[in-house]
Amino acid sequence: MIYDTVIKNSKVVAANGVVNSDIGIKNGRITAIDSKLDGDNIIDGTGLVALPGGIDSHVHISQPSGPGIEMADDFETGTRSAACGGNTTILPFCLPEEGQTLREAVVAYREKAEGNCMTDVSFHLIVKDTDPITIGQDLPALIKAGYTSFKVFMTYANLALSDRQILDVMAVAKEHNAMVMVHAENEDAIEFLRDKAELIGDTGPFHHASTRPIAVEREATHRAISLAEIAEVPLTIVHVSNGETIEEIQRARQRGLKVFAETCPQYITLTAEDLDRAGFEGAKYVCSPPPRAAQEWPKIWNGIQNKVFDIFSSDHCPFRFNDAAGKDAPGARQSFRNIPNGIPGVETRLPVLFSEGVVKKRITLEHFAAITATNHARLYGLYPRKGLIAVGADADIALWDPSLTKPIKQSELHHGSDYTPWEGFEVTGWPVQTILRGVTVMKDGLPIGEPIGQHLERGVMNVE
Ligand code: DUC
Ligand code: ZN
Ligand code: ZN
Repeated sequence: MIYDTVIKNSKVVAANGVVNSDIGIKNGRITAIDSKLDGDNIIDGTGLVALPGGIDSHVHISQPSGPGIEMADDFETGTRSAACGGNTTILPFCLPEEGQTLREAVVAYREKAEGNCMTDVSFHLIVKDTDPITIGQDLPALIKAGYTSFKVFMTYANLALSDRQILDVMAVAKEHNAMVMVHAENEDAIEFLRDKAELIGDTGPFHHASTRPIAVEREATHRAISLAEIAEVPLTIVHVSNGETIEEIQRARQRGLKVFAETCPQYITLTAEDLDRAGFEGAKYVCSPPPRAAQEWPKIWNGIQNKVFDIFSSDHCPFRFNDAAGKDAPGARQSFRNIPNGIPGVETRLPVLFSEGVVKKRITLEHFAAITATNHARLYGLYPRKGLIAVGADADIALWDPSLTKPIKQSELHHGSDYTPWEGFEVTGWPVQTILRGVTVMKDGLPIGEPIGQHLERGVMNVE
């Protein structure tokens, strides 16, 4: 057979092991993993590693962020940045604007994404209201339409649900076989600490971290797990930042509960001290949960190595730094309370993990593929179409140069933000070509071609 495209002679991180092979692509799908394949278009993969295109299942794009505040990425820049970072699918969150229903929000997000994406996309929902229409009609209808996961918050006054509300949402998940994702931080405890800090003038960016200590996350995680146990549903604890929270997850699993977990690059490479940088620079690192002390890093690595963590995502939540609609919002220099919450990272997630994990021999290539692509597809209903290199799967492939060494630089990134928290961070191993359903969308660090990304309707969880 003559394939549309053949990737010759790369080290292929395939679903059934690492092999030196060719990959044959026809009609956007992988149709052969074998030697001596022939194609119309030949890509020389000599010296390169072929990995499944990254799936970043925790991304915020064009999300309503409060009056006068604007997220730095729309679907064009967000997916361009994702593609340049070796990703082929991203899952942003769909949050209703004030007064909008969940269904209306989904329609609006689909419109914003349509025709603008350089990766495939699918949306998680954010459930912030539990009125009868949302819970009884919108949510079930949306799950049936392929929006099979949703996030609930235990923090932020305008988003946080009570325990009873969380249980009501979990009941819908149980009935319709959907996945609940939880942002686990105790809002009352944070508010208590925040009021105390402000009273004594502790108002700089660092106090975003000091008012969200580990206990706040550990307690909420324990509670979320207990609620899921009571409601009899699996759940995913997103953006886990520390060892004590890992222990809660391990204990729950030992009791036989289905608890999945996610961590992110900020929890193995940044610290709370970054929020204490001179002037207002610390605002560049304000995200929740906050980066912790460096002594938490090895605990997170242990959690990755011992498979406590199923997925490694960016939690890309970009704001511009020099911008009154971003980090420099009105009142932000007076109190950390007003600093928009989140950091950019969709383009740097994979290089940071490849360098710190694979190159430094903390994890294997197979493990890297699992936590950056395969497990995301399994958890969120995209498997086996996405997240693996196997015959029959979409030809979503990132070719990596495992020995290319260079520092991360804002000037070389493609997101809409004006900074990266990883400026100057030395990385070995970079994606040099991203292929989406057989079409090259990034080459040598630059985006290529038209935005061919599609919306993906998802099925339900597929976890062994
Ligand atoms: N939670 C996220 O998941 N992302 C950004 C901000 C937040 O609180
Ligand atoms: Zn969150
Ligand atoms: Zn997030």
